[in-house]
Amino acid sequence: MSNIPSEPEFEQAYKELVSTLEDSTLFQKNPEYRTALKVVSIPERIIQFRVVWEDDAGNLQVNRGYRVQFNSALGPYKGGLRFHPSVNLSILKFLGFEQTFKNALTGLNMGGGKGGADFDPKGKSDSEIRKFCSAFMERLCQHIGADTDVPAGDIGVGGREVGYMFGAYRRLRNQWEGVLTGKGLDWGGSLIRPEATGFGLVYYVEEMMKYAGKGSFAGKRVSISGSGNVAQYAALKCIELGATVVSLSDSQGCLIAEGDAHFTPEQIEEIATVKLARKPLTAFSGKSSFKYIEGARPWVHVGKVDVALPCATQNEVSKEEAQALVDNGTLFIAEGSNMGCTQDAIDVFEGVRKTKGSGSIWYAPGKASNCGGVAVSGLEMAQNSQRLSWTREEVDEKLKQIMRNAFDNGLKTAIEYVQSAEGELPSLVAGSNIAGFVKVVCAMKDQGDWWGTGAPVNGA
Ligand code: NDP
Ligand code: 8G0
Repeated sequence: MSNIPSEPEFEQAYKELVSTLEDSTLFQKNPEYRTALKVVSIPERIIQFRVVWEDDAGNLQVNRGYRVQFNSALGPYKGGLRFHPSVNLSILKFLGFEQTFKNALTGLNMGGGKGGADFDPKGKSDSEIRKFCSAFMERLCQHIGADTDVPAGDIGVGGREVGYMFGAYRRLRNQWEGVLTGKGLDWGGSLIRPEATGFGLVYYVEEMMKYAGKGSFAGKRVSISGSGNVAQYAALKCIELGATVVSLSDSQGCLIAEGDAHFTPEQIEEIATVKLARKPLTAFSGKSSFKYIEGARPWVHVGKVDVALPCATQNEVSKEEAQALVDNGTLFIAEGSNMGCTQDAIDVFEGVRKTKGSGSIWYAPGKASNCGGVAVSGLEMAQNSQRLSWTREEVDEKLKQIMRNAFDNGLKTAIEYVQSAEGELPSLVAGSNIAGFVKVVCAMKDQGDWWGTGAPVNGA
């Protein structure tokens, strides 16, 4: 990789995957998978484009737009669009890479992709958002389609932006099709899609709790970071299941409940309104019942919690913060965000898991624990193709089943490929990485994307 510019986030995601494959028996059993790794780690295609638009003052504005079409062996490229000033190719490549294996874990026919722009939606008027979304789609529309590449929202892109982009696509292509997910309910959206990532995350952790013999969410204290789509619905589901949510955060700071204080569903709803207006958490009227710590993340401030759910952005749990969670007796950590934990933080959690047996912390990587969002996007695609809509209950039940399967798959794969000590909980990070990788590279081999000698693939 020496002749290409450094891509820190992508290299981190790549090394994280490879280290778990190397620590397992996978390459001994299937040496030709090393060839597959070389192929699968390069995106099939990357589209980069200029987005020119006019702000409310009549000034020309220009941004960089991207779509990383990482892998299409299992289905059309699928993954969100991120609008954030930090967006660059390294971040979108890491997200597209993770998306490829995550989508495989859903069991649905979706390839992996990710896109976005370095556009900052904060402080923009509705008209500026609309103009930017139209200008962005004007450039992207020729590269996507219901059977080619199906984007969705992500950080900075919610229902409103998906609407503006869907309309732009429809007008430009003269085609009404399921080209984006996260659409409005009256024009092709799926029930439960807004809730899916947060709800799915909590369903996944319920499976962890059951397997570890640690009961249910009832009575547990939960620390959540972020206050956007994923954090809000994770919090609401935790509360519904009888848990107490004691933190939320945003890019400016965190709110921590002290004593018996905790977030109520009404407060989460108000926070949703604050965030829809792209205001900081300090604009939340209930703020005075909590401790607000400017510029901080919750983990070292939240005290004793049973569950920690990072739901904001990548690398939002450091080694020191991971250690603080361990020292405070946290039992479960599951990522709502993509690559929420640094490699050092994962090493802390995995180290404790290996040495302390079943009483220890158990870590779930985002590519398994947050796959509910993209899974329901897959269900939205299926409903669009059939021109029908499933009920809330039907989608929720399918989501639960998909999360159960993702958990079981990671668990069983870890037991099959990773040697573990007596009483040790299986590594969900290794199991999920191996399960996702094997599914994608087997499909690629069947389709002639790579070839080679060695032990037979597909057990043939
Ligand atoms: P939103 O834009 O709705 O919310 C993002 C939240 O994270 C906000 O509270 C935001 O704060 C905070 N945040 C964003 N960037 C940073 C940063 N650099 N530092 C600190 N805080 C930050 O996004 P989502 O809730 O949709 O996404 C959250 C995470 O979940 C992302 O990693 C995303 O990729 C992942 N994810 C999302 C899925 C989905 O369906 N939406 C599916 C699977 C994963 P502020 O309001 O101040 O900007
Ligand atoms: O629905 C999607 O394709 C989507 C949107 C936002 C994030 C993700 C993800 O899995 O990270 C998927």
